[in-house]
Amino acid sequence: MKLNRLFMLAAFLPAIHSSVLLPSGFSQDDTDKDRRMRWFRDAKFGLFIHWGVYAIPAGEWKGKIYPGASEWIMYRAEIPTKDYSPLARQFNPVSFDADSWVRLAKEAGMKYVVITSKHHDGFAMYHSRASKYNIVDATPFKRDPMKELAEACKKYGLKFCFYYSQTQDWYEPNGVGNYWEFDGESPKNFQEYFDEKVKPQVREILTNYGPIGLIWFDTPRNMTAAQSKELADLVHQLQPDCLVDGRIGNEMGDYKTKGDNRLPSGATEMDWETPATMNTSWGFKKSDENWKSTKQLIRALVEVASKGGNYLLNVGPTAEATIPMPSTERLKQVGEWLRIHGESIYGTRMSPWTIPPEWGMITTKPGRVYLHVFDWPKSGKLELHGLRSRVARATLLGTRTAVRFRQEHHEALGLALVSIDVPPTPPDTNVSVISLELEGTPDVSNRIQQGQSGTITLFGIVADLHKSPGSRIRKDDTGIREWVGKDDWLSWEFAAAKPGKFKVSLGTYEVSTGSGRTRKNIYEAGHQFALSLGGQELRCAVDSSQRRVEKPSPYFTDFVNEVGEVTIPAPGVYSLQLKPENLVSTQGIGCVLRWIRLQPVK
Ligand code: H79
Repeated sequence: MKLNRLFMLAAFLPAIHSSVLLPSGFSQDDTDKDRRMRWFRDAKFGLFIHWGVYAIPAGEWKGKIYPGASEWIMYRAEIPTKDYSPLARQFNPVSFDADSWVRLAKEAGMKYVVITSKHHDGFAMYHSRASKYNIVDATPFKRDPMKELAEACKKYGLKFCFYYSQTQDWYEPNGVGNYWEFDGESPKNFQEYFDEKVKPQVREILTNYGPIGLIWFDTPRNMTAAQSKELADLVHQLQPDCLVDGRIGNEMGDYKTKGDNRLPSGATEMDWETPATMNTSWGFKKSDENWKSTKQLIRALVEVASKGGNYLLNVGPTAEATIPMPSTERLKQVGEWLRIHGESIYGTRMSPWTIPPEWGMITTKPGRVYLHVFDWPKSGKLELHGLRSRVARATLLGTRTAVRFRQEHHEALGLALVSIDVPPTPPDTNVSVISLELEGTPDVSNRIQQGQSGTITLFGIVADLHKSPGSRIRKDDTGIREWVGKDDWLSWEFAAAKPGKFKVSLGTYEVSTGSGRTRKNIYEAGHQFALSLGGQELRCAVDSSQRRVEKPSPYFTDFVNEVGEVTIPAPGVYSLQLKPENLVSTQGIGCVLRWIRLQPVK
């Protein structure tokens, strides 16, 4: 029946849109960059460790719990160095066991470990000759835990990597950030700090701990292009294969680093990584029990892999060197899932579908497409649109049972549907995976299609942008940004096979701007648009008093405005246009649009 409807579409369809996306990892790894990136592209999952003397106050200073991440306590509570630095004298994690930490990462299915060698507080967690303010010289512990971790990583076959905060240093008068003691946000002589502490310390961590997989710089702030380049060159001169993250600044990294706990809306064809917390702090914070569930973490890992990135998931050990139990439990559970489903994660590349299907996320490898089903269909049928390659076999990962499927193609019309018969209950409670065996590279049409439930989601990242000359409107990896020009408009073309009446809503979001003390999230509302679809017109308002908050995952917060109803009279291809009538921009942000959604009205 469904199929008949699909064939009816025929008459309405113009020439097919398609593209065979070739994720970068699929090209022969022939350049030196490809060779250096290879382990990172295949790894997908790493452990971030934030460990420092901030684990002693653990988010609390003089009886007050400070909001936000615990490693920021010195800044938040404006603690003078003379009061903060003595914390080192209490730091004595005698039961520190590098082996157990790395074994946990291994059990979790992680392929690399990134640990804070020095965070913004300026305290070196390794034996530094460049500054006495370090774990060997300034604590009763006197051991260099990084030596032990480097050994353990070698033993378990994980890449050992360092975090290093290169601009902020609240201990140093010439470092960035300590406005409460040293002359405001801008340091007196950053170059001097850069030459006398940063470069010597980076040299140390790349010289004394064997091969380092990558170095994770953070908050580039005032770094000039020359400084970023000098630092990247220093790293590569010492260890040519060591990767440099995106926060070295000025686009000098080997890959992009997304915002903390931020994900792109769709697959992005570049190397990238998201650092993420399990609760809401990086360093150990006693009061933070806001843990994401194992299911959320597995789904986040799947989502990151399907969008072409790596997931760097954090733990914050205590001052006694214990990884909090909620973190340990979750990591082991993620590892259990990966032992069964790792094939669909490691060594895979971003989904050839720019926008994920409504039921889950997709990854791929030569000859394979992996369907990660988050919302298991109650109908017993899972529909995949846009795959034109011939499927040889479909199996449930884990049990390896084959499942029946049907494939319908209408090449001339750009219609391709795989419908898969699935058991009534999902094989896995977190994420079930169906593997499709194909011949060669998946051939995929990225035409926007109505989802299996009938919903049509038009994401900002795939809108056709009609930009007026000189306008600032642009797409970033989550949607449309800086829509302030009244002459800019958007349109989408989509195919709908199931006509009817639809409820229309608009998803917007906020952006963070500024850095240091001026950093804040901004949301501007009050915009009005005319939405038109097949001769119907709707006036829509982005109104903050009417908005609803939706959290499709821990990593997205959408503000949703309902804007009315439209009718799709018959199967066909439609164009929807969104033109501004009034845009508000008091802070230069304007409308930040994530999506427009058409949901069938029953
Ligand atoms: O190491 C972790 C964080 O400490 C670090 N990046 C991850 C991997 C980080 N550095 N800066 N930021 C994250 C952005 C921080 C912004 C804020 Fe604030 C700190 C918001 C609240 C505290 C700045 C200071 C704005 C308000 C106070």
